[in-house]
Amino acid sequence: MRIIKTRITSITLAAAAALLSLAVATPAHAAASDCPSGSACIWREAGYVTGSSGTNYLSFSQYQANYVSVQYRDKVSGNDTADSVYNNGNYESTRWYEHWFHGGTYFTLPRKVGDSDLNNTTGAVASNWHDRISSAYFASFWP
Ligand SMILES: [Ca+2]
Ligand SMILES: [Ca+2]
Repeated sequence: MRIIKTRITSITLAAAAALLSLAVATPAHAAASDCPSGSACIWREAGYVTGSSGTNYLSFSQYQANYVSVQYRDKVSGNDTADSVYNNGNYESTRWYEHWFHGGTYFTLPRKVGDSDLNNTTGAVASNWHDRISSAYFASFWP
């Protein structure tokens, strides 16, 4: 019995150590993949981060008609603040609009495509969209 107990304890310790290293490693691995599968996400800074956190994103699975209505963890509005975007949807393209309720100009991203820096004209979004996004929709909800 004593041997079995010792083994269980060492396995538990190993699992706890593995979890701990995962938790510590997470901030260093901020990436578009922080966006949940089936959703599309924005981050306030380039490189898929908000205040250096990859998990401080704003996501939607159907549409976000007005980014004024959502805030990052530090209470900053999602409207006109995004500098990186990722469509982690599994089926549909997304459109990202300049104004609320699909107003103004827009750009389109296929599924599993993002742009890590909207404040330039390279990458998937070929024009400068620094701090301009105000609404976004998966294809089923396009006007
Ligand atoms: Ca920004
Ligand atoms: Ca805007």
